[in-house]
Amino acid sequence: MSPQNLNTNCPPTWCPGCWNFQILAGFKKFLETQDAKNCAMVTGIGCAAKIFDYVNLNGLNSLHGRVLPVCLGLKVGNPKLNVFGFSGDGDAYAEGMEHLIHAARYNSNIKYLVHNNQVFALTVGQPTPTTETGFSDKTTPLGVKLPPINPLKIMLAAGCGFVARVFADVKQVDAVLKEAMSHKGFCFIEVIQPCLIFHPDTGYKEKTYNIQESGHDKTNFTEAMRLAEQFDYSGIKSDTRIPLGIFYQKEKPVFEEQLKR
Ligand SMILES: Cc1ncc(C[n+]2csc(CCOP(=O)(O)OP(=O)(O)O)c2C)c(N)n1
Repeated sequence: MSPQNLNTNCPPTWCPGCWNFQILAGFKKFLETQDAKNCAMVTGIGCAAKIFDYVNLNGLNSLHGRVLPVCLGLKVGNPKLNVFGFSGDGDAYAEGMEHLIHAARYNSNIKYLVHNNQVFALTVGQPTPTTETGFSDKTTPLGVKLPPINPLKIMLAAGCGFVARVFADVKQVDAVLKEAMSHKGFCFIEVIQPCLIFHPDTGYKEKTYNIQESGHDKTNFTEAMRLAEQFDYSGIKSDTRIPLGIFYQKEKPVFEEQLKR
């Protein structure tokens, strides 16, 4: 499929300059290397989920937090289909958290991207489970009292066989999807993405570094946990470093391959 054919006639309603455009472009760039007729996408609800309208692929724009059970249904129905799920951090870590943990356990061959802008952006910036302590908005005027969760540590602990994090950058999204395609099993990919309006960039990209370039062995679980702990989502301090890359990779039995046909 040519890049042209991946376009739809829906004009994007994301804010001008939104980092979601990078993720969209990265996904399209990756799809140019695939047989797009054999690919399907599933989204939840939110700004991130609008990506569904801008890519000419089959799939389902599902309910808030329900991306992963829909992906699983597609894989069980047609195991040969390449299934890509897209969620915001609210979608994945609040409404959808129970599905996320079980997706790691089922290990269906699904590629799942979480656009983590650390807020519920579409509904105008309420805190999510990865919002930093102290963040305030109209719904939480006294500031968030709870500490953020660390989804990478949760995914590692849940047995996920492919745990990665990238920044919302065309090349990084394209590259990690190519790596994920060569992995058989559930792939969790967090995409760090400031929100221009409700969680603006406070120097995120500058704080990132690539763990593969630093010599990380992605088969080393203990080291993956240590690296996942390095960024705790509690905001940008001068000494914050945000590790990016493939934290952990290990092939495990794939759910749909174990079903009798
Ligand atoms: C079950 C349910 N709860 C709440 C909503 C309202 N809602 C729609 S979009 C949204 C925020 C989405 O935030 P996130 O998933 O972080 O994605 P973002 O908009 O930040 O990309 C919410 C709470 C809904 N549609 N369905």
